[in-house]
Amino acid sequence: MREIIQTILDQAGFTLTGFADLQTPATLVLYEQWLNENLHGEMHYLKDHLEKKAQPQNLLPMGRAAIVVAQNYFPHPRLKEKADRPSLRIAKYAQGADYHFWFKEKLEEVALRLKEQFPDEKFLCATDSSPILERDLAARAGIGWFGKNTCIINPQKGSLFFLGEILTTLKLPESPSPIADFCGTCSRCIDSCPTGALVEPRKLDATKCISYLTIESRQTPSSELRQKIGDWFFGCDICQTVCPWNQKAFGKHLSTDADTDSRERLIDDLRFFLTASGKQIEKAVAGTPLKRAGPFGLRRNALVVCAHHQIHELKEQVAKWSNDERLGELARWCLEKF
Ligand code: B12
Ligand code: SF4
Ligand code: SF4
Repeated sequence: MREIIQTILDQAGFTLTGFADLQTPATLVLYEQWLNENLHGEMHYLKDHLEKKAQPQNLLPMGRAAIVVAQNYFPHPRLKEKADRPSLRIAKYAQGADYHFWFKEKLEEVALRLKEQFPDEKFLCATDSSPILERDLAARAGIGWFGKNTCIINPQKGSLFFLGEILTTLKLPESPSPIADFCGTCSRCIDSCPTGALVEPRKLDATKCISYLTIESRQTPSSELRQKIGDWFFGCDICQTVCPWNQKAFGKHLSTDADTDSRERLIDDLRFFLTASGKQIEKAVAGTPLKRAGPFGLRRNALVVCAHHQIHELKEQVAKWSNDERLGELARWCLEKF
């Protein structure tokens, strides 16, 4: 059985694969503590997911195990023109089509092939949005260890990968023992985080994380944080690109910078987000992870980047937002910065 499953997984071309039993996550108590400290900010769904995350075997009737896979996103396997805005600093995972669709579809295709081989068994695919503590499952499946930046890191492949799972009623073989923690005395991720969001090793205050502030939050960032966001337009990669394990995996220093040579292109991109209607923005980012931030979030992010780069050329466009109920204060701050 293991051979049949492994052949199907290898043919699909995942970066890493492993198996884990479905049981209460070993780090559930840390998850609960994190929620109790309100480090999840406005992501209320994470609290709602607590009960389900405690019993992953209940997500699939008679669920017993999970096939856990990692899919590298650098270089991005599904580049998409709409997400290709080199003048804007966008996290690597978001520089292509939205993985919630293509990666999920890839998992579904694999599940179909497994169903052909094991017709009496059940399979359920998930990535990101399901109530599963994915990193815990991945660590138990031998994909990698919990880095001090909280990401799952593999000694050969680094951490620039998505995680996905196929829950199943199959009794799968045990995975090899979990990978040891190779962070050692390193603290580069903690030292490099611009906002101090990594408050302790393996503990992230999401309300300070640029990824949260530019994607998940539906507020404008505090004046202290907006300065620290700098020129990040969507997401953040710093705590991963400074990690020696990613530098080793990719054989080079990984840059996270936007293409600063094209100020004209930057102005054009920012002008678009400041002047387009909500519908036009939604259309422009459809099928990419940028959709998650919505028109409000993308306009907010454009204002922060405008202030950072001192885009005086867009003064008029920024001023148009200065009486807006939600963005007015940020737009006025941006004008002050000019
Ligand atoms: C909410 C969320 C976020 C939030 C909060 C992030 C966070 N660290 O929790 C925000 C919006 C900030 C975010 C950002 C990012 N995310 Co996110 N996110 C999620 C989501 C939906 C839930 C994560 C969660 O439950 N957090 C709760 C906290 C408590 O978990 P945690 O920080 O990982 O803490 C654990 C460890 O630190 C561990 N721990 C603590 N102490 C100790 C001590 C020891 C000894 C051990 C062993 C473990 C341990 O226990 C905790 C509980 O498991 C998952 C998908 C999923 N369903 O799981 C994706 C996910 C974690 N995100 C992912 C990605 C790619 C990102 C970004 C890289 C995107 C980007 N470039 O902007 C950044 C990375 C930022 C970072 N350093 O984590 C991937 C991670 C892949 C990987 N290699 O780890 C996931 C798995 C999505 C996916 N399916 O691919 N994300
Ligand atoms: S993603 Fe950026 S802001 Fe968030 S913890 Fe990592 S370095 Fe800090
Ligand atoms: S930068 Fe250093 S401390 Fe942080 S995750 Fe990588 S190895 Fe661990």
